[in-house]
Amino acid sequence: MANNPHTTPNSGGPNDTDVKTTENSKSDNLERYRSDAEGHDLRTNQGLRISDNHNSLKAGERGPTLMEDFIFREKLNHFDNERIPERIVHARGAAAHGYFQPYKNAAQYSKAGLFQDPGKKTPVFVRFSTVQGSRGSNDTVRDVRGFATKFYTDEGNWDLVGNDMPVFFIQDAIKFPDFVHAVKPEPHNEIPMGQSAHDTFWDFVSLMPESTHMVLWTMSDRAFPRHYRNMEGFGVHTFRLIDKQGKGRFVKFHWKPLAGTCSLIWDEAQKLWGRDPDFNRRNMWDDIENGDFLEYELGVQVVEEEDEHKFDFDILDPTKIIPEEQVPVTLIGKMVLNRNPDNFFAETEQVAFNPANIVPGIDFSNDPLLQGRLFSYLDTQMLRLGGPNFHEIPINQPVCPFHNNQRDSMHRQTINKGQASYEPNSIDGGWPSETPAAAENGGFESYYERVDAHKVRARSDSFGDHYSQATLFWNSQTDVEKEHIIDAYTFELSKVARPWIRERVIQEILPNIDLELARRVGENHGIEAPTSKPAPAEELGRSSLQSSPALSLMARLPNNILYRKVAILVADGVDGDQVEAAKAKLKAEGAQGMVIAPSMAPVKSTSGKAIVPDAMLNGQPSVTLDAVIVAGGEQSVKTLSQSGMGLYYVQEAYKHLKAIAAIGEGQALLSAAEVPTQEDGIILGATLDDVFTPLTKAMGQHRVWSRDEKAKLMSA
Ligand code: HDE
Repeated sequence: MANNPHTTPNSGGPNDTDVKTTENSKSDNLERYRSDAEGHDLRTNQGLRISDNHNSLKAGERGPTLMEDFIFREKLNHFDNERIPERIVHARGAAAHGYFQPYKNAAQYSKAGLFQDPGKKTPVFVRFSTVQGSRGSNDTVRDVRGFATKFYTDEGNWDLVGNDMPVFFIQDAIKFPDFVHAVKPEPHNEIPMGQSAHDTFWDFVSLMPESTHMVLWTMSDRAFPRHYRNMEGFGVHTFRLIDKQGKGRFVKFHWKPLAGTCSLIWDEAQKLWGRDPDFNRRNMWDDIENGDFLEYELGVQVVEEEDEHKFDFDILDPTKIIPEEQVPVTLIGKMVLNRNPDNFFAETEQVAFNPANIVPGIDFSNDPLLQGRLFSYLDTQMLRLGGPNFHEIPINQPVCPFHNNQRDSMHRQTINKGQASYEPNSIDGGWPSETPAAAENGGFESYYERVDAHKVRARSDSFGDHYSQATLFWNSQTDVEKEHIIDAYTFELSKVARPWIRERVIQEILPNIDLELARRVGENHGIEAPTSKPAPAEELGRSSLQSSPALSLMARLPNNILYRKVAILVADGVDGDQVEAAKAKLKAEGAQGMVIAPSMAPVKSTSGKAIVPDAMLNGQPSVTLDAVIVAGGEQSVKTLSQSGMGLYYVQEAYKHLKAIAAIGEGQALLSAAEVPTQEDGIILGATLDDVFTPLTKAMGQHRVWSRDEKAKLMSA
């Protein structure tokens, strides 16, 4: 540093010192790349006006196409090259723009500019993804969800590239290719797509006890969130926050969804693969278009350096959480996602996240998984985005200025002026020049950590506990959640052809989490589980905490019906006033009522007024909505009761533990469908007012959990 005569201590370059991003900075920055064809002629990429876009140039009307047709060749040539490699993992995703705003100054933890001023909104771009499936796979598969956030700060881009689960399958990045090869569709036949229920996945994880904790999370209902707005997010690794004095503290990052945490039911998730494979991305898109934005609070668990070793696990081990009961989550700000991208490919597909993108005030820890990630992202993006200039792609550009002496390569856009592309130089005035590290808004300085050790290929003994936090997670689930986990292991192993793999899971892995879990899954497979834990004591660990309520999905129930979608079932002869009133009442509570009829033809109501349906029964099946109201009106209910789709609608809603309200004659549809009527969550009443409050109360619990066991009797 600093043998450059043009570097002024304690200041950046004169043009860089006054960077002040606003919520709109990224959108403004994208504006110059947006292209709107309205009012424009069709032209080639060279600007030539095209007179005929329907016919190629031929030797006679019925003759061969001529090589000379450069307009045809340009068009086909571009089309032939439209695809780029998809991401090796997290290929399927959907993204949105928004902003982050701190609640108050957080300088006591971090000097990062985006945490200082509660009035400041930093633009963000967030991409949610599934991990295993390819780009065209389904949204609601059993999988981890990526939760990657790019903060376009005054000091450069900070990428918090997290997941919706707080731990990971492996402890060392050198195992990542093995893990991904095992979980992806099998190499000989590319089956199954986007699922873990197959031999290679279970073979690998049952031979890698460190994966047990994360596998248990993926066997829980967290593996298929109802909506991206209902997912938690986690940075997973322990990172560092650095304050102005240069003091470092360990930190775990959390996103807490303001709409609460809710998931689908496995049967529902599977049905959605066919009914609406775009379920999560569609809901996010539609909600943002409707002004129902997604909101999350950013939380930090801060651990002082001197407390690094006070836990009964290693905080550098990415298969461990820091239980919230041991270190509470402090909420430091809020993120709102409020704008859909203009173009999927240009933004969502070309965005490149990298955990190595940090800003002053944030730093890494020695978590060996994080250390490996610091290499992998840039490396893969070179291939995926065609060389080292992908930072110039509009969505990836920082909103602050960036100048350096990197030059050339494929698709270079920047026209660098000047003669000197080296530093120090005295030809171009010494610019661009370094910024001293200690300066206000200063140059980046790595955390001053002493490292003095032997080179070893080894794993710390402190990473040896593979089971205690899996047991903690299991103990922290409600009875219903536990049943769903048992069902999940049972289902997944039923798809494993090799008996020895099933046996290994049931006899060597599951009992170390919980003997009853192993016994129940074993029973479903006709495999006897051991009656004591087979793993050595050091692998079983010694967690001092028996249960952590924060680990249950029920810890963050919504208790309101905001953004929920409710089917209002109608046919000719429905009580039209009731339908309109139901829609209005739902809207007033922030929910959406959708009028659903046997077909899209307007429905004649009792008052003679026509009601235009929002959707039809098989176009918007119950799996796509949160609750059902069967509207009154004798003829309407009779028609629905005589329709297979009408009966199936309420049966399926019942099976998936949804609240169902039937008004007046509506009850007859439930009886015809053999849906029990004297039960919690089945709300009957003569008027809309009778059913509305109990309905919203039941929906506020997301599902009617007490029905879980009985619902298995429903054949839908
Ligand atoms: Fe990733 N991961 N990962 N990962 N990851 C990628 O980067 C990798 C890990 C995560 O929406 C890839 O550009 C390694 C943990 C998300 O674009 C790749 C290891 C967590 C996304 C890669 C991990 C993540 C990725 C594929 C083990 C949660 C999607 C394409 C050491 C904290 C980001 C790409 C987006 C994507 C490597 C483990 C999150 C191959 C080597 C742990 C959300 O570079």
